[in-house]
Amino acid sequence: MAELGIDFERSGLKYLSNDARLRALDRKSTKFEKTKNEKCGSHMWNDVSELAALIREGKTSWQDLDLDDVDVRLKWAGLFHRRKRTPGRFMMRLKVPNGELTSEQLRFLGDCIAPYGEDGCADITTRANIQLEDADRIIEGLRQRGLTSFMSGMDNVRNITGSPIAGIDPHELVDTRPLCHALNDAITSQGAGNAALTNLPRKINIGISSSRDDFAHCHINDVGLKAVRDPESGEVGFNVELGGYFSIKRNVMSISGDTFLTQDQVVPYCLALLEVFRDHGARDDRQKARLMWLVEAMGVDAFRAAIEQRMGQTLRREVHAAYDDVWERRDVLGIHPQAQEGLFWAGACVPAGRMLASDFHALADAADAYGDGSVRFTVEENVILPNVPQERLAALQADPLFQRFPVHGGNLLRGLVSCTGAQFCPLALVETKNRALEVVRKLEAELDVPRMVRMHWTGCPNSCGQAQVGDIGLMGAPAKLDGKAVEGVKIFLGGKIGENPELAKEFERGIPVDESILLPRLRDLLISEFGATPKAAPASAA
Ligand code: SRM
Ligand code: SF4
Repeated sequence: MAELGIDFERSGLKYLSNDARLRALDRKSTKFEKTKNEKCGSHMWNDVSELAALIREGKTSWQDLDLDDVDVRLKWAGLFHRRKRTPGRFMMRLKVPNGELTSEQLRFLGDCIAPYGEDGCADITTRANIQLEDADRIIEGLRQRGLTSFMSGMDNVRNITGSPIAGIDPHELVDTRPLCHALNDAITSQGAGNAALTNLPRKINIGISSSRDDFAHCHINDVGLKAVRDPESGEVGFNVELGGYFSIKRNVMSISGDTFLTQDQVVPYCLALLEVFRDHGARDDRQKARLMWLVEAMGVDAFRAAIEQRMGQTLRREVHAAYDDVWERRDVLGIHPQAQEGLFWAGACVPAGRMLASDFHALADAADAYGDGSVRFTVEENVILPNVPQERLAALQADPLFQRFPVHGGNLLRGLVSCTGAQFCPLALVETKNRALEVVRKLEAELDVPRMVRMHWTGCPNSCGQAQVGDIGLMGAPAKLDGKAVEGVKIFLGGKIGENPELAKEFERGIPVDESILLPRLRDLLISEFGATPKAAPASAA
């Protein structure tokens, strides 16, 4: 590569196949490929601590650093520069496989946020993960506690989602936690960063589901592994689904990968798949670089064959479970008996997934006091406290934390999911979390809603808040009011999750977010589509 003026060791080309290298170096390749070719983001795994120390000592400032290091490559270390909203400040995204944390890890995260006062907060993400708003100097602390922020952004595998009630669910076929951890460790080299799998053409989402509920949302993951019992052998393994994703240009549910994996094939299969994606995925158009495009280009059979070749073994074809009943996806919020006699889990609603430093400490204390010192996050941005003995349930429900994070919240609050939105996100077209909470508060005051309605807010068409998953989806979009451009939303309707998922379809566009317009629109929809009724007006005093 020297003749091309490329420093091979420094670039992100080292592990790519010859063909993939040529495509990455092609003049038609994207500016992100050029940035990676100049210097791979993996260098930030070493550079980040040194840079942070120099900045703290006043020897340099973020303005003096290479622009691509600050705005692009630091994402390999999980640090996202907020140049547009808060220049010089970063958001840090972690990896929390299967969404599980201990009270010690929670306290550490609370301690990291606390110095930032009112500016410090963290969000439970739509990948059951944690994203710290305004934090640095925590990478070593994370590592000491078995966590990492490395490989959480840009062209890497995102947080691996599993079942939030893994190991305690009376209906699960398999505990997803060991698989999520083993896979995360293999992909990230135990959190230290894995140069061989860090230069993918685009991000990859992997979800592992344990039951017919599909709590990991396999249908919207690039790779979805759905637990299933092979009706012939009785063995529990996974049917593979491929290619589900959302983006500005295309939103698509996954298709069958026509593959059945035994549990011990999961890690080697995913590693081989990532290598196939790395070496064959498109690098000339980021809008056509997600896994679905490669699967479509190769065809499902050839894609499986390419993985088999790397694994050196033939894989079985997908199996068909013989269910003759209809399975209603369960709501994990509330109090539920576990598979273990005498123990319960408490599912608490974290409004819009936002947590302050004090919430992390209170949650850690609650996990120690009522449960076994662990918690799980859900892709709906809520929290589960497992292993609570029956005699502690009353005290748990009376705890002030669970007044703020209700175990039995309202039917709109419980179903609320929101992306980061304009408060912090540079791509946002509208504010989401705060607005979504205000809208829910007002609608719950006005209406009796007979069942949970899953309302998903997303600040732009990237759909991090998964508008297409909600019963009602709201997506930041342009609108006009009295002929003037104003903040607005598109409304989506009809998303289904669980055994037979469907994506919500666009119902209306150009709706101004002004409360005088949006609130009545949503009120009407809740009444006409979801059986809501206006609350009786309080009787006036005689
Ligand atoms: Fe996302 C980019 C936040 C889940 C699709 N996403 C972003 C960025 C990094 C904006 C940017 O590029 O600067 C956002 C940072 C916000 C901030 O500053 O706080 C951002 N995404 C999030 C989170 C935090 C939303 C949330 O509040 O939960 C979620 C973090 C998950 C995690 O823990 O890793 C998050 N993003 C998603 C999801 C949902 C999911 O994974 O199920 C999607 C849609 C599903 C998908 O990817 O197929 C999603 N985010 C995107 C995209 C569009 C990807 C594409 O192929 O085009 C972008 C933009 C991009 O990558 O070019 C994006
Ligand atoms: Fe930001 Fe858009 Fe993602 Fe919301 S959907 S977090 S606004 S990129």
